[in-house]
Amino acid sequence: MKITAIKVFVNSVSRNFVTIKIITDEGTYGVGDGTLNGREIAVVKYLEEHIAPCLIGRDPSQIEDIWQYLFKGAYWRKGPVTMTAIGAIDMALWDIKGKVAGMPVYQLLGGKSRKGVTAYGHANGESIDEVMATLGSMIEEGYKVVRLQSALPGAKGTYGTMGGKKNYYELQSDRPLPPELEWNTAKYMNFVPELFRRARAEYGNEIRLCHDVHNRLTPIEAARLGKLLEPYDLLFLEDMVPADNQDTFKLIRQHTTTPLAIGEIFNTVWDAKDLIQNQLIDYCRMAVSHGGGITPLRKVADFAAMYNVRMAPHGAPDLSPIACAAHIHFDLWAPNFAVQEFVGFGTPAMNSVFKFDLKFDDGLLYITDAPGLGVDFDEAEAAKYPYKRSYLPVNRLEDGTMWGW
Ligand code: KDG
Ligand code: MG
Repeated sequence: MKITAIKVFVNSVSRNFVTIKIITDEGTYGVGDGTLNGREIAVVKYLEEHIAPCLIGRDPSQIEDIWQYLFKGAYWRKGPVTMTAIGAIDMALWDIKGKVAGMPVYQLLGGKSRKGVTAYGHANGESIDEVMATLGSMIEEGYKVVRLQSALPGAKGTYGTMGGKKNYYELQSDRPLPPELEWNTAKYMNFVPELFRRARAEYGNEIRLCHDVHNRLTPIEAARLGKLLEPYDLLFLEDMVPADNQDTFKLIRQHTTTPLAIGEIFNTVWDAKDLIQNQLIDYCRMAVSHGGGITPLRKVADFAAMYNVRMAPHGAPDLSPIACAAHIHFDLWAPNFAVQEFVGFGTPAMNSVFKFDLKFDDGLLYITDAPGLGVDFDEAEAAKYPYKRSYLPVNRLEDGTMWGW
């Protein structure tokens, strides 16, 4: 079998997604997700100009060799654009291998380690009351783990919310430039414990809760937040500080027993190596797309397992149903899988473009045993939704200082 073409699509169905199809001379094709939120076209060009020409004529069954070829062969290793492009190729190759074998990808990885995949959903709101109402309905829907995010009263928008305008993850293409939000750490630190106090008071201790700080604290502030939230027994606190300097987590770890999660922007195991090896985190959030594919993610999982770190892959709305499917196969297999971020079944338009048989029952996600990844991409439907430039927001402190969003 040989690769005859690699097609790259960028469409805005509900939001922008970069999708690839690897076509073979035997008619079998594989699909992959190369979406890099706000930088989609960089990945499209990388795939079209720098990857596709090198893969035509190669044997798609050689997944490992192709991965090494793209990673080592670029000379310019790592980085989100390169690794997302490699991730898309890798997913599509696993899809082809599964289709050829007549097996779902989780079987190729080693088979199921569990009957279904525990999912966590988002309860976002403009006020604590709104978040509590959403949390209540999610518990009724069957969620066992929920992430809570509330806007700060009086702020222009906080992570997970957009100040009453559009949801943060919707297409922002009506704004020519990144939306600008405001951040105030002191107000946040005073506010967020109340969010979790209310959740425990109203819904008890059984529901597992988590929260995403989105890289907005300093290490000592992060240590304090971890302590403040200890009474509310979080499953994890995510991205308290950026991990550019992995040593930073030593300070946080010395001060709090709240479990820590990080990794959605990591591109290779090297971003997580010290965090894992020194047991400075509890959950690794690397994704099949931004982390370079299923091939490296399974190695990260095995490495993490040696240090009792569990996998909790990123699953925000900017990861397409193809990445979602790839994660579910990975999660079914990974012995040290913990929880999968899951934002629902998408809009009707998305479901006309991405065909994917997924079920959610009593907190667990299930996929069918279709060969490969079990997700298809309808090119003709996708063409109805042309790409629209859209940025993630940026954040400033109230005095105008640029901050992390
Ligand atoms: O594109 C960025 C989003 O995927 C990110 O902000 C979502 O932090 C996120 C999460 O945990 O889902
Ligand atoms: Mg996050």
